[in-house]
Amino acid sequence: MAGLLSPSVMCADLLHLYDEIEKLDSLGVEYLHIDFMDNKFVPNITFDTNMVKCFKKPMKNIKRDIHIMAFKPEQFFDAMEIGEGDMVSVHYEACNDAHTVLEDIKNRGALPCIAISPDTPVDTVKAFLDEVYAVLLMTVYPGFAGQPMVEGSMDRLSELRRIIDESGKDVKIEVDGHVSWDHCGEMRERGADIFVAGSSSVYGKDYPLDEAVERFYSLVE
Ligand code: S6P
Ligand code: MG
Repeated sequence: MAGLLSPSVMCADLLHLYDEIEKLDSLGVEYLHIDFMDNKFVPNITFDTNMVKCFKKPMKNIKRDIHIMAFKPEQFFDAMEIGEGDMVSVHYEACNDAHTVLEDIKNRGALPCIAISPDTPVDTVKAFLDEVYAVLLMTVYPGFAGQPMVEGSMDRLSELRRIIDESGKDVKIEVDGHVSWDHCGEMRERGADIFVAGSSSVYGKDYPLDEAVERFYSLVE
């Protein structure tokens, strides 16, 4: 299967989000990456739960890829109207009991994913491979767009691919953080399936959005 694209909406033109989402949808982009932050687990705030819910309005085929960088993420699920078609990532480091939280996501009809920050050992995910659709591997410290990739992230990606393949489970890898024009091809080769594209690629100033999306797909075939 070809690589899937999930442009990060916090890097989009925030004053024209409705049009922006419609455009990505019409281009056949699979996911819209929505970063939700609580200013506690990470020192920043992006969109509130109501906004996360509102992103559904312009969507026809594109799906929400909700990346929750917050303690006790389950407290926000109702307000976000998490359900069928959503992909939802919660951080291992932010949950009291990630197994229960992943089950909650699944019971709502959404695809549960476990996210790990750069300092969390990759083999932590072994305990979740029966329960998740994907592992979200952070290749920057969560909280901000526009950061350089954390050193060692490419090796972590290869290790994660090996762990998943050896388990025999069909679990995807989503990479998030400086998934740049220069990095995305190598990430694909090392086993990434879903690519969060932000200021270092699709939302850079190099190409108009439709050209940028086409270029990205050509690099992660
Ligand atoms: C960071 C967030 C990410 C960023 C993405 C931006 O906390 O989870 O999803 O939006 O990394 O992309 P870039 O290319 O600016 O790193
Ligand atoms: Mg993210």
